[in-house]
Order: sequence, then structure tokens, then C-alpha cells
Amino acid sequence: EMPHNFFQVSNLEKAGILNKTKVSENGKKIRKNWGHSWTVLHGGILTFHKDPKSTPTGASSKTNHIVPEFTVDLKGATIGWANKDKSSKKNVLELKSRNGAEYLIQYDTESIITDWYKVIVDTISQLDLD
Ligand code: I3S
Repeated sequence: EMPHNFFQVSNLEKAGILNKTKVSENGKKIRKNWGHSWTVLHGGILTFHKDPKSTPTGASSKTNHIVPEFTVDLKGATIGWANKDKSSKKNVLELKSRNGAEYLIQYDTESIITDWYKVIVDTISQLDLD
């Protein structure tokens, strides 16, 4: 029989490709820079990796898929579906970290973004109990 803990932990791990942009830092609005990102949720930390297309040299290096760009501690974070005024794109999530950083996360396929929404909500609730 599978231990209950094991099931819980593996439910809060996820990885995949998403579109993302940071929109504010320390509570201050910054210019959007949408890009694809290999995104990993592990141990309550969400890591967005660099878009290989956005290297300063323009070099399309596959290794950039594994270079972290932003890490978001989901402890104390909030997530919700973004209002239409936040972006013209469809299926946009707004993630706010405890330290005042805000990100938009988007994917055209609704089921994919909905799965991310659920796992992030579950992770935030789990961390609130700690
Ligand atoms: O919220 P905004 O400023 O309308 O966001 C758009 C801009 O970031 C735009 O780039 P410029 O800053 O060069 O204008 C992007 O190309 C758009 O994708 C942004 O809007 P959406 O609605 O896609 O989030």
C-alpha cells in the first residue's frame, strides 16, 4: 500500500512548458516580457527557467532550458485567474508572492493551465498549514 505522505508529496510536484512574464517587483510595476518557460514545481518552490530564445547573444541553446530565471516561494503566495485588463491573452493566471513580486502565467490549452492552477492552489494551502 502506498504511504499517504508519498501520495501527498507527489501530488505537489509538476513540470512543464508555460508562458510567463513578471509584471511587478517589490510592489512596483515593471514592463512585461512574455516568454516560454520550462516551469518546475518542487518543494513548494516554483521555478521558471529562461526562454532559450531570449539569451543576450540570441544563441538558441538547449542548455538554457535549465537555467533558472525566477524562483517563487509559494509560502504566503496567492494565485487567481487574471482579470481581462491584465492581459489580452486567454487562460491567464496571476501569481503574487509574499515579497511583492507578481507574475502572469498563461497557456492556450485550458486543461493544462487549469492543472497548474490546481496544483499551485493545493501547494499554497499545504504550505499555509506549516
Ligand atoms: O499590459 P500591456 O502593456 O498591454 O502588455 C503588452 C506589452 O507588454 C507588449 O509589449 P510592448 O511592451 O513592447 O508593447 C506585449 O507584446 C504584449 O504581449 C503585452 O500584452 P498582453 O495582452 O499580451 O499581456
